[in-house]
Amino acid sequence: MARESILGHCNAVNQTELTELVKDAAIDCGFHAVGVAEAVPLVDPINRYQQWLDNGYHGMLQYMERNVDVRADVTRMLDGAQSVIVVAMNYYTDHQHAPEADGKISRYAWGDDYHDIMRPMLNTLCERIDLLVPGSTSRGVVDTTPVLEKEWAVRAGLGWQGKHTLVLRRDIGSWFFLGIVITTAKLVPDRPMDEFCGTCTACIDACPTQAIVQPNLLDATRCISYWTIEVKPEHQMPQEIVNGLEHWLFGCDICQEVCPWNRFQQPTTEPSFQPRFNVLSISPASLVDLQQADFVERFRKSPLKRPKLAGLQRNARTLMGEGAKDYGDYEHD
Ligand code: B12
Ligand code: SF4
Ligand code: SF4
Repeated sequence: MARESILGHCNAVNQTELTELVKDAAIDCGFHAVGVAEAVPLVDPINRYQQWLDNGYHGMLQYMERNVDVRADVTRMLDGAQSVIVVAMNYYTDHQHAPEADGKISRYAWGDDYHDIMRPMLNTLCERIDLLVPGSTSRGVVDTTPVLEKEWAVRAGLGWQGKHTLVLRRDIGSWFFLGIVITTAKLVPDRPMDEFCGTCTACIDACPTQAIVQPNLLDATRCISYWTIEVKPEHQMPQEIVNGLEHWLFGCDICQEVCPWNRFQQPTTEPSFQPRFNVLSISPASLVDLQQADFVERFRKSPLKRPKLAGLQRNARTLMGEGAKDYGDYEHD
């Protein structure tokens, strides 16, 4: 009989042991790191989040304005939640953009869409927890729900929040996705990790559009990632963004590429994150005339589907010097 089904019927397992078994299960499911936080209401982070919204830093991401009360309290996502398990999934591969690449795709989007990869893995982890803690309920989420994933990752000791606002750790830097399992199982929480940004400001200094307005504070409306992935195709980029694009066609990795902790990156063990054909050397000109059927075929299962063909073409045209527009209301000051 498997160790966990024996434990499922054994009352003698203590909470520390159970927590270790759940963490082992997470690693078994294919995640690269795991931590646990207590499912308490978030007070300071939600005040800072609200301040961020009040400053208009979310721009056109209207979904960020909704469900703030749910973001403040994970028990609104799962009744009786006791613990938040946070997992990290490394997506770094040992490849680089081709030197001649004039349409760069950010690293996270080189392979298959992480939502599609991680959701079934999180579901498997929920099933494993169900075996370990009979009667418990668990819910796995990644990215698209009103959960402050980075805040939970910090609380779960998975890493610290860098000045670029992403979560990073000393062993694999920041090239990882976050996934969350909210569970009614009571587990032993981890302690937050010390932070190791120190006096470094490399990410702030390197950001070509000054999107990191102060350490740990990002104005999304100045971020290349926001403009090239999230903003609908009918909106043209402000000239300030266009001037800073530095060949980024989809997303942006500059603040991560300059981070000294990303020298310790390790290649992922997940084959689906290997770069698909041609993704390291896409030329914007090749996208301008791309037909919908070819787009669907070429970017099947890819995160590049998100902005749709029209969004990618807006980005391609902008890189080619067409379509920029100066917005009078761009400044937030
Ligand atoms: C909205 C969003 C975006 C927006 C806004 C980014 C942002 N920094 O919030 C845009 C479109 C710009 C974006 C871009 C990217 N994203 Co994104 N995004 C999200 C999403 C859906 C919500 C994040 C959120 O709630 N933001 C709101 C702001 C207010 O949160 P925050 O910056 O953490 O704010 C806190 C700090 O500012 C802090 N704070 C404020 N003042 C101070 C002062 C001090 C001293 C301190 C310590 C803290 C502090 O308090 C705030 C509240 O906790 C999450 C998934 C999720 N559900 O959480 C993914 C997520 C954050 N994105 C992710 C990724 C990979 C990216 C990109 C790298 C993709 C790319 N290559 O283009 C870029 C990175 C850009 C960057 N430098 O952040 C990953 C990050 C993984 C990681 N290792 O951290 C996530 C977690 C998705 C996932 N499941 O893996 N993203
Ligand atoms: S992703 Fe690019 S634009 Fe956004 S904060 Fe980082 S360096 Fe700046
Ligand atoms: S570049 Fe420097 S300041 Fe920015 S996250 Fe990395 S260590 Fe921290």
